[in-house]
Amino acid sequence: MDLKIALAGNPNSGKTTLFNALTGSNQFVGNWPGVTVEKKEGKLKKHDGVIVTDLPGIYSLSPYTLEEVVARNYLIGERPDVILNIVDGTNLERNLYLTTQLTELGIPVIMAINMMDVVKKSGDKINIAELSRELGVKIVEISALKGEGIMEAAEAAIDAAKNAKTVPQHTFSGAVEHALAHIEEAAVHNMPEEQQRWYAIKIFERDDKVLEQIKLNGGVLAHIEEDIKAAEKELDDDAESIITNERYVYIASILKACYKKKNVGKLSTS
Ligand code: BGO
Repeated sequence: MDLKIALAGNPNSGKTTLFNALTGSNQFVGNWPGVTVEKKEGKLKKHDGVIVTDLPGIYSLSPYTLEEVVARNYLIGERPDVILNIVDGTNLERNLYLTTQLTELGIPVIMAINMMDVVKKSGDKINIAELSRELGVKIVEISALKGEGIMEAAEAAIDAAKNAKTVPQHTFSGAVEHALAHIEEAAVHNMPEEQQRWYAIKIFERDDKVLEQIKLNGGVLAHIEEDIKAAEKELDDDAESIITNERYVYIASILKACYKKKNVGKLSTS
């Protein structure tokens, strides 16, 4: 059976450039089931039996845009062997928001930090080893435009598909984790273990599409709702905003440790 690499990233992260460089002319273009969003797949160059699927460019795995729904239906329904998460290295803060969600799916994730030619020119410094450790994913630096690092990224993905597990390193605040633990126990304990956390977070967020899919009985729903309300009361916000905000706080803390902008902190001479 073919090994499936799903290419996931924000719009403008260089996904098309990378997809074309990895697959060349071995591409098949169609539509995602039931929608007019273009689906591109291709065979990885110089490797037999490896298919790269280009997911729509997205900022999040929330259920609000057609692109997000298509991408997440594929990820949770088809479960590719590995996700190659392409990230714009000049825009890490925004791009890592999606990464924090991809690492929760229970699918191995490899990160390709793109636009490294621009990052290097700017003099900004990314501490790749530390970022990799914080996120729990292997990172390969690439320039899709120049074709640098791209096969290394694809090969790291193949390797991860065969050998690696991605375990999310981030934990939410105590009140949220308390609710998530109850949700896992009450609602998703029959699912494969690696999938439970993503579903629990979505249930906490009261994600309509997930609630429709897993059809919990009234008693379980009422029990879970109590836990969600308790967290909302403690943190004085709605569940979905709590999750979003805590992701951004986490990303900011990681970047503080792993990203140094040139010139920041120096006194201006002008
Ligand atoms: C234009 N380095 C640099 N410097 N640029 C890159 C790299 C890289 O490693 N990778 C991609 N780009 P997409 P999505 C453009 O189209 O692949 C550039 O949305 C322009 N176009 O060339 O399309 C890439 O599929 C005019 O830039 O991204 C593209 O994820 C002027 O990033 C852009 C300048 O790449 C987005 C750039 C008419």
